[in-house]
Amino acid sequence: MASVTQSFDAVVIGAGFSGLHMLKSLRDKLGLKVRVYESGETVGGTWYWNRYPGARCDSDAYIYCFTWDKQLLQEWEWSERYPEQDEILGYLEHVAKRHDLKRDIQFNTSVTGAEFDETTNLWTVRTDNGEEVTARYLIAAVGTLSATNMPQFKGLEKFKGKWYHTSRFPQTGVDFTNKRVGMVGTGATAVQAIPEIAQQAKQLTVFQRTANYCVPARNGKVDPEVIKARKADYEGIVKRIKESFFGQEHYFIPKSALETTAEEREREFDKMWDAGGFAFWLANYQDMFFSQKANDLCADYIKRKIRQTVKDPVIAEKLIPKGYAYGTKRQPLDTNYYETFNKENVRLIDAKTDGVIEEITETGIRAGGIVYPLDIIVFATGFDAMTGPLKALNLKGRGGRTLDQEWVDGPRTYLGISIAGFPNLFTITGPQSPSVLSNMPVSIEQHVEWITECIEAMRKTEKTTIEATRAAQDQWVGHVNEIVSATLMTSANSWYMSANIPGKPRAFLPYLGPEGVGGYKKKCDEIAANGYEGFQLA
Ligand code: NA7
Repeated sequence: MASVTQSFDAVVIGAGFSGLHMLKSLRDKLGLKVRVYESGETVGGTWYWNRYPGARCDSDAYIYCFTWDKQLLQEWEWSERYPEQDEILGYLEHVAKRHDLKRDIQFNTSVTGAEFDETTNLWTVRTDNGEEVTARYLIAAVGTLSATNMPQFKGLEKFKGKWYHTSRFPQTGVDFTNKRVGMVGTGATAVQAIPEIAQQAKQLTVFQRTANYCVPARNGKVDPEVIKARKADYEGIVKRIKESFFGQEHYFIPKSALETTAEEREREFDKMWDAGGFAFWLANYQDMFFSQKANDLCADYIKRKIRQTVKDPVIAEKLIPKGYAYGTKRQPLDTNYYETFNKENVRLIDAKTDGVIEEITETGIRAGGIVYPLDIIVFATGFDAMTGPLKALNLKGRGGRTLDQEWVDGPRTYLGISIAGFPNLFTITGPQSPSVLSNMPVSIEQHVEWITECIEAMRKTEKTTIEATRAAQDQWVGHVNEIVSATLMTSANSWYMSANIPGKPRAFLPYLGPEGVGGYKKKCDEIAANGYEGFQLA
């Protein structure tokens, strides 16, 4: 066993948006001695790993950034509405440099385990290079979509070509020129990658298990006058997004879709469709997530658009989503996605009509009894969302209890930030917080600020440990599940519902609070103001 080499006030795991802000806050605001461990070779997290063609953010860039650096908000110029991966990575590199963050980050280092010591009230943290350190506070800034889901396809090891998962794409890129490429998956990632790969590849074969409802991104340059106006109004923008439902400047139409005339509805749908981005998803009629009838009206509009865009009616029919409500799976944003299926070099193999993937052979993929010959396979099969990255840390709380033991029926947290039995552990945008159902930087900042204030309060009052009580946690889990059960979200086999990973207990992973991100923040702040209600401090 390695001996403890160093001790820190706080260890932060991950150097993406969350880890960078957490480090800045604990080190420069509170003056703590902090060590960040990051498995990548530089900062960026999601934006370091996901380098597949077409990778870009789906939230408007003017709000997909840190709002705590007021000067940078004014100085930074994004090149388009949804910048590409390398531009966002460049932004995070710039932030790291500007605030001298890298000196406290150890790169190329993964945390392999951490144990809470009940006698010293410290966490012992182990890394894959044999290091062992202690820390009073342990902060998981590991991201929500960072544990790759690579399904165990029979025969993959026999494949003679090359294969890649989108979240672990080679730094040097992949040349698809003159290649027969297979794409497995049609989620938000594949919807970004398919049109790009189709432009290069000799032939692209897309293997679809579930058709998705895609809406246009409408990426492009932003009007300089709009940029100027936004910069002048950043204070207002930041306030609005922090108080909003989804951490975005999107607001539901305060009406039922069923109360309007067909003409008025069509006008509203057209407006959202033309605006692009998440408007159709997050600024639709307020009963879209609750009423199947209202939802059907939204879904029908998208189905009509698919039929209008895809020329071959047989392919269009395969691309029409069936069997689940619109908006209950993560909204993919499309740039020429449906148009791509009009191209001669693109074909669609649909699990329901053409047959499921049976195995991978030496030469390609066999689905529905037919082998499709391929030179390269790209797996856009997603992630073990939210709980996966936390479980991978091999945490041991009081009594040596693990998350596998605690989370047999799905995650159990208090506010998505704390777990009973794991003192002084904080999970940024953890399960059962708004997290992935919001614009991530907004939720990240809210958690980082809350954690910082919590640690500051503990130091002022000379407390050594804080942990959620079982009772408060049970109540929170009940609340999260009660709220979501009133919506259509539970009907879909989505990763939100943990349904994408075989054997993962079916549970809703984020929190869809009645007042969204703004209401959740208010609740967290009230809890703090009331002396950390639901927590035990010692
Ligand atoms: P997603 O949204 O989980 O999509 C994964 C896709 O891969 C989806 O179409 C899946 O079909 C498909 N899939 C997964 N496992 C299999 C197997 N075993 N066989 C065939 N097809 C499979 O991941 P993304 O990377 O696209 O997006 C993740 C998030 O990243 C996204 O939501 C944004 O927040 C950013 P399914 O729909 O499960 O039937």
